[in-house]
Amino acid sequence: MMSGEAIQPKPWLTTVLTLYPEMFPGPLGIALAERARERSIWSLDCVNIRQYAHDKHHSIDDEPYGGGPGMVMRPDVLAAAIDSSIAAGAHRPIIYLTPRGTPLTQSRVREIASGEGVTLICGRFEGVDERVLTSRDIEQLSIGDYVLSGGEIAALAVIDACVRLLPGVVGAAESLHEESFEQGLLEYPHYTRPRSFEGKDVPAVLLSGNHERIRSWRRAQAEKITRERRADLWVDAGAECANQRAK
Ligand code: 9D3
Repeated sequence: MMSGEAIQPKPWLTTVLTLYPEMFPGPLGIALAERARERSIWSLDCVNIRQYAHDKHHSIDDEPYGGGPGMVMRPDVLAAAIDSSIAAGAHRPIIYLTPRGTPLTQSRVREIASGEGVTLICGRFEGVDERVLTSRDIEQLSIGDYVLSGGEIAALAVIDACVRLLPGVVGAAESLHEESFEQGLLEYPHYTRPRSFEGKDVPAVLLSGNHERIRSWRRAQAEKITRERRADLWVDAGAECANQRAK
């Protein structure tokens, strides 16, 4: 290689198994994520699970053993889709998106983004046959306690959260700023021009030019908002804040 020539690292690889490939790239086909994909920072490979249906009716789901509402995705069809999608020698987690999964966190997002990529399985129906999940090393993740129609929007959320952490996607200044907010506090409120809007003035401290006072005002606002909106975060962050002040 010529000296000075930029090295091109391997793209971060995403494979999505879905019955609705037309939902991809969807919102990942614009703005930040799209530009990163054009620059080969990441790539998207969509697999239609229906391709792996093998009986004469191309069936992918069936009634649950034991009875009950809804349909269940067949393990043989999904297993065939998984096994032909995972490249030999690939070191990528396989994740099934399900409301029964472990809640996704920013720290898991950081781990996933730091690897070679991810394979995401989107369910439809009531769920998938349990045996396919245990026979392969499949992690189960949820994106929160509310009900979606399927795993596709959750898969888009996982990819979006990871892609913006890949080197070169978000500017250095912005990602540094973000790190300072990964201390478990919600962010302080923002203001821009005009100075007066609908009779409300920008807080005077932000116009003072006193950076020490601005920092401590923002910190106090962040703590207040976290306490009010996210008692769950405050339990951990509040103790940390008290420690910081004691130092
Ligand atoms: C009454 C049983 N339902 C569970 C709450 C069944 C069910 C509802 C919705 C099964 C699957 C779904 C579709 N949802 C997802 O595939 C999903 C999801 C979600 O609904 N919420 C949060 N995270 C996720 S990840 C995948």
